Amino acid sequence: MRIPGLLAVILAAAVTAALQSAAAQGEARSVDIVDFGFRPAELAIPAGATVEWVNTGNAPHTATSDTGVWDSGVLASRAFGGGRFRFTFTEPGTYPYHCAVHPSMGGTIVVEGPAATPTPTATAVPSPSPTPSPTATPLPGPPAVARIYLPAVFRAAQR
Ligand SMILES: [Cu+2]
Repeated sequence: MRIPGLLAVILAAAVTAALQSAAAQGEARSVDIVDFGFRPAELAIPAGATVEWVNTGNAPHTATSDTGVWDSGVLASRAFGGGRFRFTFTEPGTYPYHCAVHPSMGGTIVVEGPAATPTPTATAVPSPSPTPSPTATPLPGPPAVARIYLPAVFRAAQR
């Protein structure tokens, strides 16, 4: 039969693509944060790779993008567990950053190559919520006026 063969080819391609994507995303490049600097200070990575900063120093530090692309927040010193922060770079470019605690500490991430295509993720498509069918609502009409024609005698008495 031809169809199972074709399916196998399609499946193999899908699995290969998924693995390649996972490989690119799983590529964590590490930057050690020391007292007082980033090692390496300049790091070149392919688009789609993840950088992990690890605080190995005795002081708290941050890895904070100069242009607001990312901010690790304060990463604990080694004595307090050594804070870690990860960021995935999808767009090629040069990304300078610094430590917010010690502004003299600076580094650069250089992202090379074509922009990484974001991994297609299953997105739940919201199903349209059932719209309540319009129901006929009786409009309030003018109040029924009962007109009772009374003989003149009674009309006079009502005044
Ligand atoms: Cu610092």
